[in-house]
Amino acid sequence: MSEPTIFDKILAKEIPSEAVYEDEHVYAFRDISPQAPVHVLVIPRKRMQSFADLQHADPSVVASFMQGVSKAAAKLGLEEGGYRVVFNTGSDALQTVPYIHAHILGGRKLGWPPG
Ligand code: DGP
Repeated sequence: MSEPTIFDKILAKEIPSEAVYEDEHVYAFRDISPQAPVHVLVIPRKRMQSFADLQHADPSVVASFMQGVSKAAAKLGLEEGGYRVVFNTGSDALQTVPYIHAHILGGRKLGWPPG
């Protein structure tokens, strides 16, 4: 795979981040540029480039990633009020970091549709 992304460096602790949840499959940390009162990114420990790669992944990897997103949201206390999970995928969706990541957004009423 290509050179390490910023999220590889965050996972390796070469760049600091504020962890909110982690397990053997995922790492969840606060977004540096929050778009809602709660804005967290969840990445799998095994790198893939984008959501588009999930179709080729081992289903157990996909399941543990998705479960990690749900667990992170629960740990953040978002279950009662609700939250949004976003996967920006590719250039039209403005994906800027080529390491698959789920955005968890919550803590306020969110608009729809997104821009
Ligand atoms: P996306 O556009 O979906 O690729 O979102 C990438 C997100 O990553 C964006 O919301 C800002 C966040 N981000 C970029 N660099 C850093 C960083 O160094 N630390 C943290 N915590 N978040 C970052």
